Amino acid sequence: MGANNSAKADLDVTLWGYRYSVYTRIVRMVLLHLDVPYRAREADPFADPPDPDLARIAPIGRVPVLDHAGFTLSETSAICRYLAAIFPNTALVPEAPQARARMDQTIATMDAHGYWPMVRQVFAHAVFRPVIGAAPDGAQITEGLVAAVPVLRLLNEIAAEGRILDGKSLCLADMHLAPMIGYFEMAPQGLRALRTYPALMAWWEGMQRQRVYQDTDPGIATLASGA
Ligand SMILES: N[C@@H](CCC(=O)N[C@@H](CS)C(=O)NCC(=O)O)C(=O)O
Repeated sequence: MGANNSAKADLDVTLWGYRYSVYTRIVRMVLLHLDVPYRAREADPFADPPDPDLARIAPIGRVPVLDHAGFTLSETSAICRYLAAIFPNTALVPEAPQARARMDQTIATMDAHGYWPMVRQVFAHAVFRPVIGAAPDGAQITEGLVAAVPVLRLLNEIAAEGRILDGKSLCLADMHLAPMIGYFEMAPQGLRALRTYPALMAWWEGMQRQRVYQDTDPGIATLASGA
């Protein structure tokens, strides 16, 4: 259960998620930021055979899934918008149309073009697979680094423009981006690439100091050190 808040303590919120999932972490960050207490239901979407409980609640077998008093919702951006609507927080969804458009653009870009190369190719093959003793595929890392370039360039332009991604005032774009960049930069090749984008790097330095980021650390570094 998250931090207690008397106005929200009777809420019936369950988050189905997987510890190492970036998408689950995005929703955990939003719940923490909004100070919403919730139950965490751990479910590994990669389990073989599949978790039958997850198969029942997740329409396409992916996490996260939010259950709010029987109202179940999948797709991270829909979940975050829903949470921001029922627990209004103007900063999380900027009112200015251009800032809001940049937020939506950032989220859509990460979902369509950032997640796969940065997380499933670079992070998965350069960091996660070696840690769990699975064989990495170097071609996936190379391909992911190439595909990440236009995404990083766009994110750098958005950060430099200054409407969102300042590393201080958090909107849903910061929440969406941080777990993915956090995994990408755990790969030395990813960090080297990130460092060539100064505005994005400045955002990243500010973001890493945010409590919602620090307090939702899934613990990959600990796993990697064997501690
Ligand atoms: N579009 C979904 C993507 C969620 C997603 O891909 N989650 C990953 C974990 S980070 C997952 O469940 N993967 C299982 C799989 O690929 O089979 C969302 O925005 O929530």
